[in-house]
Amino acid sequence: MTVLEQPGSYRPTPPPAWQPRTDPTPLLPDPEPFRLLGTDAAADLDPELLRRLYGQLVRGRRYNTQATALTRQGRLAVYPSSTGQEACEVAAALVLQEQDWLFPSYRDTLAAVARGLDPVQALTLLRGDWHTGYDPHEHRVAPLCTPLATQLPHAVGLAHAARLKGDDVVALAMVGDGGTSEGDFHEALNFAAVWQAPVVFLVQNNGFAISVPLAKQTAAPSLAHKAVGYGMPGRLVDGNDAAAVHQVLSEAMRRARSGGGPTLVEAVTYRIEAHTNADDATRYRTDTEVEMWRAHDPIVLLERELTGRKLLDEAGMEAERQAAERMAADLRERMNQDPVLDPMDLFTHVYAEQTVQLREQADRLRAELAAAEELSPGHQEGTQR
Ligand SMILES: Cc1ncc(C[n+]2csc(CCOP(=O)(O)OP(=O)(O)O)c2C)c(N)n1
Ligand SMILES: [Mg+2]
Repeated sequence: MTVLEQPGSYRPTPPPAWQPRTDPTPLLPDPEPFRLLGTDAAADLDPELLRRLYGQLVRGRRYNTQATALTRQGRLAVYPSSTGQEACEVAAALVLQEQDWLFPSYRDTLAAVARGLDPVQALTLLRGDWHTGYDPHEHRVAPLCTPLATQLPHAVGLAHAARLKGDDVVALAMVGDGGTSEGDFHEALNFAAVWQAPVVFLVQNNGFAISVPLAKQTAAPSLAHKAVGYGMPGRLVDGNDAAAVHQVLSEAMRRARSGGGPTLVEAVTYRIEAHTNADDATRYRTDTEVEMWRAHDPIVLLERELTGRKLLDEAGMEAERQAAERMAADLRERMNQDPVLDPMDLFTHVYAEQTVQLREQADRLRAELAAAEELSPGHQEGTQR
């Protein structure tokens, strides 16, 4: 006889009446994306901040076009362009304090560069040269993450650990709209809210996950609404309005830093280019749609605000464009140099102790390289990609 079958031995207590532990209302995002540029509130914005954002946007756009050109010249294996999304990239970098951490996805090279990373080093992974390619600790930028959303639990772990140690560190983690369907996204948000970890999640909703439009990705009212289910506030912001993204992220960072817990920010933006240079976007979206978004370009929006308020003139814009050209010329020149790479490095730093399988593969590669060297001596000098 089981315990449940023994009369009187098992008396389930009735469950307590269910009641919400927090009022969800303050957690809910606004129905419309928050905007600043072109509104009355923009008059209160700091002109210096607006000029700084503008300079970074112009440089960021130029970085994107240069990196895309490098893929066509065979100098870069792949580039997921953030053209059209520069406001999110730049604002994410600028809201961080020195000691904070950025957790970017593969599309966020620009945020890493705006954070201070060397533009060439930031492209190492996308060039196919090396794992990561930079020291994550130097600028507190985690590796550009290709497996969707896996950077989010890492960010939560780092932020939680910092809090336990009493360090003043906030982690800002970036992810795409498609990434919000991954298990890692849900696990990260849940842990972050339960632990009240000092972390800010920035979802760049650029309309697509490769060819999958948002409507096929989720039935939620907005991605920002997902925050409420975990018990953190969700904010919805116009992702092409650099001032608005900067303000919303700054508020979320402040909240996290002061022990107020995590925030999920959805920035509504658009991926102007194809997913990467390996994708043909005309197969799943119309030119009309792209043109509509070009009219809402982040640089145009900010330029309009700055020139309208006489905070920037043609000479000022030209100076920014020239600075961007210099950066692009330097990037082009350095990316055109052939790096000397040792293919055997492929096996270094994967495990502290090499596995049997990796040892076998390393031996095979070593033999192949030796055979190739015998056939054509000196062939492996210089570029080996
Ligand atoms: C775990 C995992 N599954 C699938 C992929 C393949 N993949 C690469 S990018 C991508 C779409 C991601 O879209 P989104 O999150 O919206 O980011 P976006 O590319 O638009 O910035 C997919 C499915 C991957 N990289 N990782
Ligand atoms: Mg997307």
